[in-house]
Amino acid sequence: MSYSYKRILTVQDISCVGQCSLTVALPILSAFGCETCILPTGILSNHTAKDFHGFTFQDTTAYFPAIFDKWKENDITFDCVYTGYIGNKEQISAILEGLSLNRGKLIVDPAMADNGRLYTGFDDDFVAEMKKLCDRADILLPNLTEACLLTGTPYKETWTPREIRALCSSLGRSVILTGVPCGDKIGVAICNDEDFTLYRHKRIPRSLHGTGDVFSSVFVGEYLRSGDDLAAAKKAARFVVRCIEHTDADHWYGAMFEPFLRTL
Ligand code: PXL
Repeated sequence: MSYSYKRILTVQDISCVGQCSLTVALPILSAFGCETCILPTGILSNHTAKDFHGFTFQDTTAYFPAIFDKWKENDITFDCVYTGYIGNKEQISAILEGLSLNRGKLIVDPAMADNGRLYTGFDDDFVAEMKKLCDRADILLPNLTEACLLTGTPYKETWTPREIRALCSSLGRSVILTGVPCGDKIGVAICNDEDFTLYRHKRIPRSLHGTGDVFSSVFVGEYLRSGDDLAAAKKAARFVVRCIEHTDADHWYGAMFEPFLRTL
């Protein structure tokens, strides 16, 4: 193998329809040449956004202990664990327990809220439990709403760079913060031990589901390839912009990212 072949475990749901979670992470991480193992946190008919008329959810928590035991028995380890949408707070403690396995870096996308509001089905108890998972992460990938919820900061629309930096610092680790309003642009803040960068890019006046998952998956793939969080965040932001720009106007439930996989 001429490059470093990485084995990732990604922990998120299977939304059978909706272009989010595993149906996004699997193709994107595979396109980066990573072996992508999965732990499905649930099986949903479709994602939980209001555009669909309801959804079904099959909880998979009960399977976790046996799966973790088998992995232990077979000495299965990962270069990286990347978590996304988790169905309920009980699952988070089960995942925290299971992740005592040799797991390399832990990258957490808290995937629980957007536009100032929690997703359907989540409450303050869930946020408190998610905070425990975030506290174990090496890199956190929240959007602005999630960062506010995790730190008890009131959500608002206008921020100074100084406030954004303080918000990232209060999360206490390497943070890639998405959806930062910057006038007529939108920004990604990249904050680690050494640096703080606010990368501003084109704002497209269209909000599509699953773009957070597209961003996180591209970030993880590029970060594992290069080890450079700034380069990975920029690449992920540009990729998301491109996908949104090329998504048909009547395609309402997700972003058409597939035609661009070969550019990764
Ligand atoms: O893209 C985030 C996400 C993932 N999975 C499910 C969701 C959402 C956002 O609403 O509902 C099931």
